[in-house]
Formats: sequence, structure tokens, C-alpha cells
Amino acid sequence: MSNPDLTSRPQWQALRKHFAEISQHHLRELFAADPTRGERFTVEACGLYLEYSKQRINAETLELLRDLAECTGVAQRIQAMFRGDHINTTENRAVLHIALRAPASEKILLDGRDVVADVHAVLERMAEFCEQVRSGAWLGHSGKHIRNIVSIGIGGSDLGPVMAYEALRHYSRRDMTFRFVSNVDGTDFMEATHDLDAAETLFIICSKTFTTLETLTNAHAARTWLLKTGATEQAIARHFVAVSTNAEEVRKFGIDTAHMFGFWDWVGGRYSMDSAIGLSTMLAIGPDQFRQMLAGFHAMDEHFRTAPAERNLPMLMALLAIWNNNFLDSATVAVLPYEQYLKRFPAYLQQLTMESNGKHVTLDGKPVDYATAPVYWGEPGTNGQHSFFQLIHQGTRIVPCDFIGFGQPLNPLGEQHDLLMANLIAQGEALAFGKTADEVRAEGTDEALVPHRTFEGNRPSNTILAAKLTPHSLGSLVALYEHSVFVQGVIWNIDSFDQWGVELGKQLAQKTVAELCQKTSPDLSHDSSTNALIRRYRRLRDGEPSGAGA
Ligand code: G6Q
Repeated sequence: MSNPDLTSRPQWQALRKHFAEISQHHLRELFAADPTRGERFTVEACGLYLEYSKQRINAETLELLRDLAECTGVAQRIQAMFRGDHINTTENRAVLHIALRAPASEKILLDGRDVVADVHAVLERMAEFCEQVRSGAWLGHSGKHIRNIVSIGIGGSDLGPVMAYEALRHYSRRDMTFRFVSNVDGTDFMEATHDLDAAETLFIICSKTFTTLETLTNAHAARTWLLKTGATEQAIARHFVAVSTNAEEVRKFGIDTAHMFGFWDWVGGRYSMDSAIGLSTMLAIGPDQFRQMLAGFHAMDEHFRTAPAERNLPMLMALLAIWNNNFLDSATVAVLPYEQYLKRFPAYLQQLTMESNGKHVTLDGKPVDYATAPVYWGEPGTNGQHSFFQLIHQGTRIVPCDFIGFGQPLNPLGEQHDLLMANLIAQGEALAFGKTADEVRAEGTDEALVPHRTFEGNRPSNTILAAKLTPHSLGSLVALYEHSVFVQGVIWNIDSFDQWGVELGKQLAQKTVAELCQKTSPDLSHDSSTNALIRRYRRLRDGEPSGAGA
């Protein structure tokens, strides 16, 4: 689909003009002009309530943004994704993570094959395996129960499982230990395993390609670790399972493909936490609750597919994100879950948003002349308030915030949940309304301090509330962001589903690692900086005195 001139479209120009007008008005004025604003600018779906009245918009902004979505073909692209068209054009693949959570009664045909049936066949196998491990029927090589699960993967094959495990820890088997190893830094593996009994440990090797250096290296380390405890080669089968699309490489590694759980090339790594990549999640919370999570995803998928633009949660989130990114020129977004269990959610979203939409050319390869994905970052509240919130309140940059909170705590402790949520609500209020110099003076502040204690406000935020963090609400929340990312990518006319930047990293390291391993190499052919770093590293590693030259 060609959409080369986004910024010269009349709809974009209209938004520019509108921005020039509305940016003259402080959020204080927008609220004063419309007392119902706090209720009007809200939308609710799948148990998630989005309050966006503290965005620097009015009804006209939303209309103009919807016009932009319409003229860039968002509705058609949504249908194309659900239909299984090859919308990941640079890899010539369908993008069907929505099939991972479709109920068994649905059919989605891809090249004449019903992928939903395939998904459910794997889900059944996963459930059966999880029941065996959780019930103690699956024994380690010496007859011990499996009590430790170590998931090895990286990027999309790690961030989702870690985030989901942490998010749903409350629902997980507390008598089992779950660890995640991703980094090729040996510390990650050593720290994850140092206190585990190998005879009670099951490794899940998660890799879509089964060729990723970090994952394969850690998988080999795991095998050596097990064998060192006296286990035989036959023991591998009881302690290793694989999640991959590449049966051949799994077999080469030595894992019986009977213990491999598959997925498909139409599932992107960062969209795979609800595929077999989520095996650790299912082991932790059990098949039934895993299915509830899938139902939460599916509810949002259906909402996204069918709700009109004005009430479509992912669509609205996306349009607000475009507004903040391209018209308010905000280069970053802070994601602030006021829920300790969501502590890895910002890291997960970083990959989802930045790997998907951190692109500089359009689908037809032309350089964009507008900003694409902003930088996503964040920490759970209230911790962030005591560190970087200073910049959000009084810095020179506008940082739109997504506040995420829940009505009911999973661990009630006195009034602590009210305290937590009071902070969430108060932060959004302070960011929007600030504190004027006159208000500061009225507090009797020394005149010299007035500028320091003044808050200009007018800083935009979304607030997302749900009743409770559950597998279902987590699924809906993740799907909300997935689809919002997709809509933004459609408007920017980029491929949200490839990741050539990641591929580059995978290749570069291969070349350099060979050079690091040779002790001396007179013919390093990089730039002078890279050559010098390689030489310095070798000396440091080998404990040699430093000095100039090779
Ligand atoms: C995700 C990316 C990337 C990928 C990892 C791991 O969308 O493609 O993060 O998930 O590089 O790849 P494998 O699963 O193939 O090991």
C-alpha cells in the first residue's frame, strides 16, 4: 500500500493548523471550558478504562486524527492483518498473532490451512506437558520432581515470558522456582542456576530460529551444567524442551522433537508471549489461567476489529500517540504502572514499540520526513516519583505518560493500595494543571523561590484503570498496546513487523568474536576506534600491561 506523502496530505496539514490553534490553550482552560471533559474523554473496553481528558486535545483534534487514520487506510489494514495478508512486506509474511488467541471454534485460513487448528493442537500439547510437570508425573533423570524451570531465550523469546511471569506471579505455583536467562554474559546463567539442583531443573530453550548466538550459547552451558552433575546424555531428554519454528536445528542440538513445541513464521518474536514461547507462563499459572490470558487478548482483538473508531481503545491510544509524537514533538513516552507486579512491563513495551516502529523508511523504501516511534521507558510507581518524575514535572521536555493502575490490590496491606492509587491520580492532576506562580506566592513562598516552585502543567497523560491484575486483564492490556503500535505503524506507513536492526547486531557480533578470540592479529580491518578497542580488550582480558600500538 503506497502512502508516500503523509505530511503533505490535507488531513496532516489540517492537524498542523489545528495544533497551532489549540496549543495556545492550557489544559486548565480546556477543562474550564468543558466541565464534562473528564467523563467525555474516556472509553472502556474489555475491562480496561482509558481516561484521556488530560491529553492536549479537544473533540476537533480527535475528529482530525480519525480523518488521518481513515485516509491512511487503517481500517483496511486492520482487515488485512486479520485476514492473514502478507502485511510484513519486507519479510513477505503474514502477521497473525491474533490467531494465537482465537477460540478453537474460529477458522483463519492461511494458504488454505486453518492456522487456528494448528494453534490449538500446540496448546493441547503444552497443557498436557504442563500438567505432567505440575503434577509431578514428569520426573527428572534421577526420579526427582521438577521444581525449577529455567527459560533460556532473548529478545522476543524472553521479554514476554519474563514480563508475564512477573505480572502473574501472584497466580503462579509458589512451590516452584522460575528463572529466565537471556544475556550471553555468563553471569546471567550462573546466577540463575547457582542454587538449583540440576536433577530438579527443566530448561526451556526458546528460540524462533534456534540459531541465536546468545540462546544457543546459554543452552550449551545448561547442557554442560547438567552433565557435570553426573547426568548422562540420556538425561537430556528429561531436562530440556524446546520452543521453536526450526525442528531441524532443535534436533541438531540434541533435543528430541517430541519435546519441541512449535510456532510459526507469522508470529513475530515480540508478539509471541501467547504462543508456545509462553510455556514458562503456562507452567507457572497452569493451562486454565493461561487460557484466561488468551481470552483477554482475544477480547481486545475483537474489540479492535469491530468497534467504531471513536470508541476503539487501541485506535484512540494510537491516535493520541501520533498527536503527541508528531504534533507536540514529544520524543519519549513514560509508561508508569502503579502495580509492582508490572515491573517488567515497561521493558516489554520498549521492545514492542521501539522494535516495531523504530523505522526510517516507508513500506516502499522512501525515507520518512516525520518522526516515527518515540523512546518508551518507565518504572513502577511510586518509585519513579522519587527519581525521574522531576524531569517530567519541571524539565524542558514534554514527556507524555501512561499511568496504569488497578482498583483491587492483589496483596492488601492496610491502606497501602489507596496510598498507591492516590499517588497515581495526584501525579496526573499535577502534570496537567501544575501550580501557577500566584498559587506559589499565596503559600507565602519567598519571591526568589517562586520560579523554582512553579509548575507550568499542561503535560499530557493517559490513565488506564482495570479492576484487578489477572491473566485476563493482562492479556487485554498487552493486546491494547500491540494494536496501538500497529495503527501507529500504518499511519507512518512503515513495516512494524520486521527488525533489520536486530539482524544487523546478530551478524556483527559473529565477525568480531572471531577476532577477539585470536590472541594477536596484525590485520584488523575495522576503523581505528574499533581496532583499538579490540586490542585493548585483548590485553585487559589477558592481564597484559596496557600501552600504545598493537
Ligand atoms: C523480536 C525480534 C528479536 C528476537 C530475538 C530472539 O521480534 O525478532 O527480539 O525475538 O532476537 O530470536 P530467536 O527467537 O530466533 O532466538
